[in-house]
Amino acid sequence: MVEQAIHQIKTQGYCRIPGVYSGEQVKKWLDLTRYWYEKSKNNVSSNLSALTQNDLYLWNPHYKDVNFLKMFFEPEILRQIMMYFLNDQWFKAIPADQPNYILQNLMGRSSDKKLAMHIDSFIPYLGDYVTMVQAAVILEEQTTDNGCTVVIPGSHLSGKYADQTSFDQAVPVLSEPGDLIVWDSRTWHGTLPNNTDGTRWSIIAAFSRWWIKQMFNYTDNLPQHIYDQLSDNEKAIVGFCSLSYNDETEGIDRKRGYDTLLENVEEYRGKLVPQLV
Ligand SMILES: O=C(O)CCC(=O)C(=O)O
Ligand SMILES: [Fe+2]
Repeated sequence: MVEQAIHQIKTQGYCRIPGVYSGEQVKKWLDLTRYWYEKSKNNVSSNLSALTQNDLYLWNPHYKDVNFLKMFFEPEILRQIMMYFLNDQWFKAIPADQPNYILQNLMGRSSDKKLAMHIDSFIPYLGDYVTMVQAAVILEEQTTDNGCTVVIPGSHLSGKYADQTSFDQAVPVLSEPGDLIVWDSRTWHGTLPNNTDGTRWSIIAAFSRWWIKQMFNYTDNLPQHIYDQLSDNEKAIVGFCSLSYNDETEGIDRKRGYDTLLENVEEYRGKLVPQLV
């Protein structure tokens, strides 16, 4: 199954992996999403990007509940896909069979208006080397009525930014609760408008190569109680093994091993510099 998913992402730019999560998991996470959305929706800056002004967003859910990270860390298939596309073979400080890619962003999202076609890889380019991959955990059915994701298959290899005139040719990605949708972030994608009264929540994470700046400063802000529930390789994915040093007296090589991970991150806020050996 993992080979098939990788093949589809390579050739089409995306894939749907059905039934990754149980009904019980989906129900729990949907309840959590609704709870945290209501609690935090009025605490969002008005400084929004053009793409994020129209819809429902739960920002940084992993600052609120560790489940929003674990849902991406636990499926073996997702780990293998991300390792395949995003691991850096020269990151020698972490064992080669462990992740060295990082979390780029994480959010809950439900559609309202149409979302314009776009890429999330920042730059369009040709080639086999992938820098960012996104995964959506589907919590509610997505249909052409309620604002499902749409994609242009193969557009990850166009070497171009998304062309808005392609919207009409975009393919709807229909999905069921418990599915995972995974795409190369170069793939042109958007969403249809939601013409129903309901929501269609999914939790979307982007993972990137370790050297790409993360959307928010996770390493200075992840609460200690969330950090404490992560394994070493999960802490590395959040970014704790690729921190920038303050200056050359502290260190040079940002590719850090698990031995540099701190126990108490809150104590070191703003200067996450482990004692060097
Ligand atoms: O909600 C979606 O289907 C897509 C949202 C999106 O474009 C993204 O998170 O990158
Ligand atoms: Fe996107």
